[in-house]
Amino acid sequence: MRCAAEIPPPTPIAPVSMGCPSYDGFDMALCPDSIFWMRCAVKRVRLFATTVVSLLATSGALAGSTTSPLGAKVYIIWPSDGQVIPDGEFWLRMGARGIGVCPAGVKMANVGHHHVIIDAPLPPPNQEIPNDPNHRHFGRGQTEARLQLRPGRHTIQLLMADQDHIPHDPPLYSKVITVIVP
Ligand SMILES: [Cu+2]
Repeated sequence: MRCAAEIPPPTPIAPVSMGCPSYDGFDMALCPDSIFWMRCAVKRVRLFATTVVSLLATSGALAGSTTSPLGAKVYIIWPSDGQVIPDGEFWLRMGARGIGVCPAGVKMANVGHHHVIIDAPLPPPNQEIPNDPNHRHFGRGQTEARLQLRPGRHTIQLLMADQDHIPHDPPLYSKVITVIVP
């Protein structure tokens, strides 16, 4: 099973300092304490507000917060569009480029797991992908899976999601293909 970030994780963001050594070039040594503390208080309030906003933006409560690596792609290797599948049973082969494939629950940067959407549109991008016959999860990190479809025309599309089954931002999905079971 492959489980590797193909892209090194981004440099961690430096923690926000709540200290007040200076204020935008303001030379505190030359000024009365009252002015320094007033300006320092303003800076602390600003830092606090910025920290709260960034924590809200990255909290799990706000979905779709896992960033997809720039240039990453998800695609169906097999079957091809328009493929006729005589008995309706086949191996779906799932491709990913620029992003690693890991089991669900693995917290690493630049990884995800595959989902196949059968005869359905893309689900909302900022919510957990449903788990039903139209939305199949490959949470063990599979890159191929045996599928069985009833006679008829079927659409198939891949959608990658993060460790919590929520699509990345921006979402990574394949083209829709149609397969025909006679
Ligand atoms: Cu999933």
